[in-house]
This record gives sequence, C-alpha cells and structure tokens, in this order.
Amino acid sequence: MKDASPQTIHLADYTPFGWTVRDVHLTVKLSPRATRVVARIHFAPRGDAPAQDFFLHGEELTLLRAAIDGAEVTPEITPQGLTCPVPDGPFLWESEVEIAPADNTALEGLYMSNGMYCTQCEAEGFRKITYYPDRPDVMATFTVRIEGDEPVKLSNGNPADSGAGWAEWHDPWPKPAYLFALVAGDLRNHPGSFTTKSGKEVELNIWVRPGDEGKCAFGMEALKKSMTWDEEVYGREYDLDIFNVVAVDDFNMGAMENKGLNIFNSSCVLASPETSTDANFERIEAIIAHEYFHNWTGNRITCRDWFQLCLKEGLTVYRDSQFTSDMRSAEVKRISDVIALRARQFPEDQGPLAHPVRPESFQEINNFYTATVYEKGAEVIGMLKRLVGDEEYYKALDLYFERHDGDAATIEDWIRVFEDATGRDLSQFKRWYSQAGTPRLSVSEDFSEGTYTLTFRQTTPPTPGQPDKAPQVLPIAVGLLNPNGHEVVPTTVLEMTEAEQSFTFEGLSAKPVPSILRGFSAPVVLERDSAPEERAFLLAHDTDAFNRWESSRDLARDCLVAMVTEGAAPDTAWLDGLERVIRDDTLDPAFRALMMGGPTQSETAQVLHERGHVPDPDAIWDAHESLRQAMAERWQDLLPALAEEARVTEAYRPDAAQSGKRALGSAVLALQTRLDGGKAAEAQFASADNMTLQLSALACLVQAGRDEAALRAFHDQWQDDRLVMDKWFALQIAATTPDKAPERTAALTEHPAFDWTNPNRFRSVLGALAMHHTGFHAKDGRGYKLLADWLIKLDAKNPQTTARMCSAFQTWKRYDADRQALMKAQLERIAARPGLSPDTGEMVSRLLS
Ligand code: 0A1
Ligand code: ZN
Repeated sequence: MKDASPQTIHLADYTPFGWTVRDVHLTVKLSPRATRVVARIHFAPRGDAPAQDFFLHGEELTLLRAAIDGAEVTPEITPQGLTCPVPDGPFLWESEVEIAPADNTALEGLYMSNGMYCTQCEAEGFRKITYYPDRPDVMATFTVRIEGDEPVKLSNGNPADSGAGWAEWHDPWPKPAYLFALVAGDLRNHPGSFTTKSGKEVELNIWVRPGDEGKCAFGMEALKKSMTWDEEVYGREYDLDIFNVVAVDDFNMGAMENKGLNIFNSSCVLASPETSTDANFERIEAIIAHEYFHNWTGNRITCRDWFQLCLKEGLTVYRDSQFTSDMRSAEVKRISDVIALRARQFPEDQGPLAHPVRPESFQEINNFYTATVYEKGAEVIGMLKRLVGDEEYYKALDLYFERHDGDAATIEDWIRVFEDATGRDLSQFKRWYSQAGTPRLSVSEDFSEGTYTLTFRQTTPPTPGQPDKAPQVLPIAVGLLNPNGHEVVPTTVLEMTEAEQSFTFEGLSAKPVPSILRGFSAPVVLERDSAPEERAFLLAHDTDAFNRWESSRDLARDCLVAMVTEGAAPDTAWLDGLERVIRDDTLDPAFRALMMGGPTQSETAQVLHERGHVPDPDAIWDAHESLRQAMAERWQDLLPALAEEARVTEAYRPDAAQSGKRALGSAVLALQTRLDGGKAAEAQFASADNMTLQLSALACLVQAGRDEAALRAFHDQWQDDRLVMDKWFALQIAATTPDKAPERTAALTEHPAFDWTNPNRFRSVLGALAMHHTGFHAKDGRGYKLLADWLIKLDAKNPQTTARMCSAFQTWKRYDADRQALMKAQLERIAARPGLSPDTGEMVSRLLS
C-alpha cells in the first residue's frame, strides 16, 4: 500500500539522482503468485549531484535478500522503497524480491491478463517489479533472463540466447525503467520484416492470443508504413534487429512504447473488416504510428522528469497526426482533431482540472496523462511549426536529435534547440507550456481608403493557481476574400504577441471578408460576432476547408443556442447553405459527412456556458432532436441520392476513400431513420458484411427504439468476440434516449458478460453513460449516482482507470444549482471512502476545489 497522506511533488524541486547505473541484469522466474525477480545493478556515484542517501523505489515487494559487492545488507524499508548505506565508489547491488502478478489488478508493474504475463511500467510501475531508482533520468542498458514454461518469452532489445524454459534478451540502448517490458505466454505471431533505408534487416512480429491471428495484417502494414514515413519525413531509422508488438486484453490505456516491445490494448491493434469499424482502423493506424514514433521522440530522447511529459507526448501526437494527414486527408484529419480537442481538452482547460501543458506540481503522475499534455501539447508544436516555417522546423528537429540523442531532456532544451536553429527568441512562446487555460481571442475590423485593419484582443480566464495571465504568442492564419468570393490575400500568418494588436492590409479595392484562424492555427476560443451572412459567405466560398467547416459549425452553434434559449426555429438560411455543400459531389464525401455532423450536445452545453448561459441538458436534447428532424424533413428528396453516392461496390478496404463514403452513408442513414422509423437501417443491418455498416445500422435502430431483435441478433453473432461485445455494450447506451440511458446502463452491469475488472468493458458501459450528455445529467441525479457507485467499486481494484474516469465530473460547475449539488454530493461521497486510492483521491479533491 502507498502511504495514506499524499505527497505533492514540485518541478522546482528537481535534483538529479546521486548515482549512475552502468547496467541492469534481471532474472525473472515466473510464477502467478510467487514470481522471483533477481536484480544485479552496477551503480557509480556521480560527482555532479547533491549529497543524498541511497534510496531505491520499491512498492508492494517482498525483499528476500540484498547484497552490496557480494556482502549481505539489511536495508531500511518503507512503503515507498528502501535506503541503505553504500560504499563511496562504484558497487554492485544485488537483490531478490517476490511479487504476485496474478493478484495485481491495478495493471501496473507485472500482471496477468488471460493467463499471459505482461508489464506496464510507465510512469512508475517498475518499482512494483524490483527495487530501483525508478525515474526517467536514470538510464541504463538492460539484460533480462526470463524463466518459465510459457512458450513465448519476450523483453526489450534483441534476443540474446534461449534454451528449454528460459530466454535472454539484451537491450543495447540505455533506457529509463519506465520503458522496461516483459511478456510471456502462449502467443501466436503474425510475422513481417522491414529493411531500413541504410539496409538493416528488421524482424517484425505482432503477438496475439490464439484465435486472434487473423486480426493482425492491418497493424503490420501500418507499422511498415510508419517506419517508412519516419525515415522519409524525419530521417529517423529503427535501431534494433527486432520490433515486437503484443496485444493484451487488460490494459489501462491505449498502448505503450516500451523499447523494441510495444504493448497494446488489444482494441488498439486487432482489426478485421467484420469486427472493426473504419474509425477503429484509422485509430489503430494512428496508435501503431504513435508508439513506433516514440522510439525517437520518447525513447532515444526521453524526459528528465515527469513534468516534461509533453516533451515526448505532445511531439509524438503531433508526429502521428502528420502521419495520418499524409496517409489520409489532411483537411479531414485537422477538422477531426479540432473536434476532439474541443470535446476533451477545452472542458479540461476551462474547469477545475485545468493545468499547464507542463504542470508544475502533482501528487500522482498517472493523473496527468491528459488531453492537455497530449493534445494541447501537440497544438503547441503545430504553432511552433507555423511560426518558424516548415524548413526551419525540420532543421530544428535535426538539431534536436543530434544534440539530445541519449539524453533525458527538458522543455528548456527543446526551446533552446529551436532558438539556436532559427535565431528566434522564444521566451514568450514558452508561456504555452506554463500557462493553463484557453485564450479568448476577439476581433474587430476597419476599412478605409483601401486599407483593411484587423484588431485582435486576447485574454485568458483564470485557472486553478493562476489568477493572472500574460499575453501569449498566437499565430493567426488569415486569408481575405473579396465580395465576389475570390481570395485576394492568401493565407498569411499574423504573429500576435500583445494583449491587443492591429494588423493592416493595403491596396484593397473593396472591404474584404476575413477568414480568420484558418486551419485552427491556435487553440483559442475565437469570439467574433460576425453577421450570419458573412458566415454563410465563408461557408460557400472559403478556400480553407477548415474554416469552411467552421463557419457552418458557428452557424449551427448560434442556431442551437437560439433554439435552446429562445425557443427559436432552426435557421433555414444556414441549412440552405449547408445543403449546397452537401450536394457538391466534387467535394470529398468524408468532408461532407463532417459537415452533416453538427455539434455534439456537450459542445452545445460548452458553448452555452461560454456565452454566459446555464446549460439545461433536457432543453439541449430537445433542440438537437428538432434540428436533426428538421434536417431530415428538409432533405427528404436529397437523402436517397446521397445514399446512392455513398454506396461502396468494391470489396471492403478501410482506406480514406471508402471510409469517407461510408461516413457519408451513415450520416444519411441517421436522418433517413427519422423519416422511415428504421426501415432502411433494418435492411442495412441485415445485409451488412462489415462492422462499419452493421454498427451504424444498429445505432440507428437503437435511436429509433426498434432495437430489440437487432441487439439480440448482434449479441448472438458476436458473443465470443470481446472487442465487438464492447461495442454492443456501449452502443445501446450511447444511442438510446435520455430516459433510458441510466436504466440500460444499470441493467447492463448485471449482464453476465459485464466483466467490470476489464478496463475496456468497464469503459464501454460506464464510459458510455458518462458520455450520454442528457442521460448522465438526468435531473434526479441517478446517472451521477450510478457512475459514482461503480467508480467506488473499481477504485479498490484499479485506481488508475477509476481516477481517469472521474473526469466525467469535470464540468460539474457549469450546470444548474440542483445538478451541481447532486454531482458535488457524489464527489464528496467518493472522497469520503475509507481506503480510497491516492490516484482517485487527488482527482476528486481537484474536482471539488
Ligand atoms: N506513453 C503511452 C501512454 C501510456 C501512459 C501511461 C500508461 O500507464 C499508466 C500506459 C500508456 C503513450 O503515449 O502511448
Ligand atoms: Zn505517447
């Protein structure tokens, strides 16, 4: 058990460890409840570190033996680790501990999933395997010997030797302990190979449970594409003889970039057309790439301490989004990323959990694997690239790899590389890393005698611990159109550095229409009271696809706000403009599908809140329903033609072209269902030969309340496929009406297949409830109570997943007094639980503060 009183750790307190580790030799003798780990570690004092006691982290370990230079020692043991007197010079540390992977339900350290041994060491899991300086700035080479009867035994690096009942691995690249991994079990591999650009042969494997072999081909192709892309775009080659990927069913996150041995949540790597949707395929491709790209941005160059997490995560998310843009449609990817940023990061940045991209303090680092660190961290890289330009960006990245290869680096190092490579002063830009909150950007315009002036003002609302904010550097990409809809000034990046700043454009013959924040060039809330006519004009004419989409989204937001607050009717002028875009078959179907999508209900709640209203979830539900109904009725005659256009006749491929068509088809089907009560959806459900079509049809049937037979048929067809069953659980909550959502969730938690200790299954049920805006916010609080009941139950087994899911409550202060009181009561009930984990304790106390 961890100490009950949580410790706050501060960035400002960083001190280096007093010793370097030359090498680590581990022998792991596997046994479900009595695994022995023997460690032999060479330490040498480092002269440049402040004097300190010799301390090794270690949690939930039974120490059997410890020795220094061969002589037995008796260290002093606490729940966090051990201290021991050590010689002044270099020495060999030996220890043997016992651990029980079969009892490890937290899924951190060495644990078991379906009879297979696996590890998760980021951020601080290695200390549950052996005593060690478990901090990312301690880097060492590892040799690992695994003993056990399991047919497959894997660790990091290259295979060194093996025999009956043992295998040895050697990783020549010094690495921090969080990148350690070990896997053993009865696994099957899907093999592949790759030749790097300098001619090195690399063996590739995807390891899965027997039965899953048929779901690996796509992941393997994605891996090869990622390897090629990183060579071509960043000049980065792979550096071992072998690259292994393993799929595990029980995993707290998506995947993990352990050196040479990536471990994946099976939902993020296994795919087949029958069982995976187009969205699953796209996500798998991105996550394979993300973990692979970490080999350079994360592993070869790692983080000095966990405050620097965005150094590897922001950059790697940015790189994987570049990869997806290159593999698919850059415009569609950018719009999807912004939708996700607004859905996940904006609420975080505007509520009690707000923190800087580089936090300055934490209690439990696992609580900081957030949308802010990852997605806002990636936006910061994107802004940097826009400010310095592509050429300088890649020059800076070359310097980063050259200067810091093998280092545990900081954001200061990263910024200095850019300053040295480009000659720019980035001290103000650096505020993006230290200042939390989403800046608000307002704009006014003036036109006289051919000169057009845009004046911007930026302010950032206070966030926890940061009442006052300084102006940030905002790259504002702007283009100007003339009244005929022609672009007269192509995209130009205005570099805003002041709280208020004007930019002028000369020589214009008429007052132009500005297209501001093209490509969403900075993660801000743009406040602009432009006339609806101007937005409609941009919807029709903007050359920037993002802003074309955004102008429609703005009109949709205004329309929904008016519907909710004034009982207005849907805005027909907007729907006419939107219809012209949707009809335009020269446009990418994926883009048109995004145009048809419209804001989610939580986005409408967010917008209402930003505009000073208290969002009423039931009124939001009604407004969204009548808007969708109005769209369906208006476009009655258009829908069949669109459905025809969206039909795919060739064999299934999860590529951008086909999935774009299917996305359009599913947007159309959702509207058609409102007119035909589910007839078309039933037909599609019956004939579907891939999961994308099957699931979108099922969603429509659930939405229409005509789902009993279809849900049963789907269950019977897929009951043996756990990943598909996750979809079955989630969908019937996600697509149902608010009145049914909490009851359905409660009923599904009684289902025999509801294995709540599996994080995927838990999230597919309770996460689906949390994401059902009106269902979760049921007026009587039963949604809140149900979620809190389950969070309390899960916390005793799996603190990490519980703590992450507490963020469902992060917007609680946005709602009316009654709902606030109900949510607060549930948070207080969780907080008061005896034995609550430090992870969940920290989250709940931040939420309540
Ligand atoms: N570094 C991984 C994400 C990850 C983080 C923490 C984990 O356990 C607490 C597991 C995975 C990535 O960015 O993909
Ligand atoms: Zn990552």
